[in-house]
Amino acid sequence: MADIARLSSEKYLILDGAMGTEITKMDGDALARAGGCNELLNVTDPALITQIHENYLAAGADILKTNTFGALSWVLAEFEMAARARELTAAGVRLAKAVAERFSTPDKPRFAACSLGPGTKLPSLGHIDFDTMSEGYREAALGAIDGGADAILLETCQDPLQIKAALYGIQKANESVNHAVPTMVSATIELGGTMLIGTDAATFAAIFEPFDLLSIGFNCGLGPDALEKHLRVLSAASSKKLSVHANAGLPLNVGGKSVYPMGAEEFAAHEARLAMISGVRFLGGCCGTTPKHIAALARALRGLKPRENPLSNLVSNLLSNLLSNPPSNPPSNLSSNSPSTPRENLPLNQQSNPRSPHKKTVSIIPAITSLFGSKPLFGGGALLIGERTNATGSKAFRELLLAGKYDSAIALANDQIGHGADAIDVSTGFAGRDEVQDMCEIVRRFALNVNAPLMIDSTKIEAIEAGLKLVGARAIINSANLEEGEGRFRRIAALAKRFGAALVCLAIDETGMAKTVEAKLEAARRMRLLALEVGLDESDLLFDLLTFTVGSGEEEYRFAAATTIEAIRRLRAEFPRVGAALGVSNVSFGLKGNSREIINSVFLHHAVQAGLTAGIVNVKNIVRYEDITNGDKTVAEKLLNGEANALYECIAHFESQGEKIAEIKPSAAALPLEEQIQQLLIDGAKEE
Ligand code: THG
Repeated sequence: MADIARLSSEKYLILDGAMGTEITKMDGDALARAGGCNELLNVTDPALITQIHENYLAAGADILKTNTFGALSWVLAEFEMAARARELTAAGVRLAKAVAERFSTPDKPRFAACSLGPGTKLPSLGHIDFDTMSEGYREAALGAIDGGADAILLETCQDPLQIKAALYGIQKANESVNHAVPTMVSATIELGGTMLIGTDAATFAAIFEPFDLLSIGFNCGLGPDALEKHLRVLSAASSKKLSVHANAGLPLNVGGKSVYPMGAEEFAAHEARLAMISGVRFLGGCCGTTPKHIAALARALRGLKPRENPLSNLVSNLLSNLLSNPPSNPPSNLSSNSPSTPRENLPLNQQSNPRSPHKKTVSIIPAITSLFGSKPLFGGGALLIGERTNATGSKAFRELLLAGKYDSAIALANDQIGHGADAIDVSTGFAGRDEVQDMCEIVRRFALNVNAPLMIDSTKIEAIEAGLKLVGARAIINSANLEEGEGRFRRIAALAKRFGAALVCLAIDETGMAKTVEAKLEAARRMRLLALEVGLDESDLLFDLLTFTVGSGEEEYRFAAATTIEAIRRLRAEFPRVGAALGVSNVSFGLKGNSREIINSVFLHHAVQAGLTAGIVNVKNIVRYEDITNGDKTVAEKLLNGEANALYECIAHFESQGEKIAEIKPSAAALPLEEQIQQLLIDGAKEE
């Protein structure tokens, strides 16, 4: 049997054009007879749908999109047919499949891709919850499988969270019947250059890179001319095959009706240009396109050869290299870790807001310049993760939770970003509070109002899952470990796989927190293998080798910081594609405020030198290494190196400096009233 995945590796496959306008063109009353429900025509007027499919195959299409775009329970509910999603999907797929089989020849096999739209609700805006949505897609996917679909095409996607919900629903459907329908994901880019929810092409690529997809791409919204630059971004940022089925130009309003102006030849010429972008394999039409457009496209593509996506080569080369000869003595410093990993520079955040000066593209192993431009900042290349939205680690955040001032917490996170944080840690676990509920309240708000990746920090699987169900962007799970055995680690790793999240793995095993370099590495090795078994990639993993405080004076922990740094060095040498994370502030627990800032900053500096890729810190209290006085540096370094009596020297040194004057922060109250209000609006701090 012909295989859509294999064929698309060898040549272009042509998708058909618009369905809705063809229905009206063929039979002006058909839709009215079906009460306005396109999908009902699959059972009331199958001959009409069949005829449209035949016209597209006659025009040269390889893949039919089925008449099932709105076959989702909450859309069908508008026609009082919520329970018919599976039936109407299956009926639509059967029609297309039957025509495709009739037209198939050994040289030109034809396919049916089950089209599923975004429905009418956006989960990121709270119109529908993740579970209801994924259940709807599960039902429709079962219909697609019943009907024998060659692929499922999620098209016209507006919200990355909708896609994640859909992919989970499809996965569940596949698992329940022991089948694997390949899935294509196609988003709509609006005139402003982003998806409706604010996600740009590079971010879209990053969010879906971890998923196993037949293709990603764009449809609707724009014409093939305006889509070109976005498709080029996608091509540069994704390792996947690309699809594009554009509108016939931007619609004109003619007497209250949308008219798509681009003629068949012009449309085909533009799409043929898109075909030259590396990775592009699927081309076709959306609104306003007709069999004429598809016939012109088929002619325009004749004789053209697809270009390989360089990233997809990179991925397969890397994989085969790793499998055949694991790196023995690879470079361990960060700066040499340039474009060897295909995911580098991929943004983890959902929204790209051009007005935000703090928009950053970040990755697990960030490239120095992409993060900070030419300005060397504290992290010196590591991702800085703001720790102030942690219920146990921040009194200010805890008090906001206790007072139910969830909106005001947005300002706390944005303040960290204003001070250089690249991502935000969110932890709502606190005795006497409902952690899951607090996590939902916070993440729901942060997902839309905090323009940085979110790290969901919890020891409770339910809290992690609840958080992930609200994040359209690429999230980071903090964390999994082996304390309660491999089963629990696997469950959390499986969540990371399901949501396409990165995963922080703590060096804790069944005997507790790893103390020696070897124990830390051994825990990391075990977790790495388990994570790979679950289907995660090395570039999805961040190992936190943990540190005890050097501030307790206990002899046992004198070398805690030095041990951690050595372990980081060895980890990055052994596995250069994994990341290393660290709760930096832990190293100075028990010490006084002003000394902690210096010790944490010096520790962060040395950890980054050793290969740390992400530091959880209070960004506001990190001082650039270059800005620390030699006297402070020396004292801190002695302590961090575990030199005898360094602790007493350190305490005495910083005590002699006295307590630091209150933290200098830009006080909102100093601004004119209008600017204060502006800032509060931007921060979403309703209560204030
Ligand atoms: N590894 C990973 N995740 C982590 C940690 C880690 N998450 C939690 C924690 N450790 C990192 N976060 C913090 C947050 C706050 C503080 C330290 C680490 C902190 N807070 C002040 C204190 O306790 O003295 C309180 C400040 C206040 O209340 O305003 O030090 O190791 N993966």
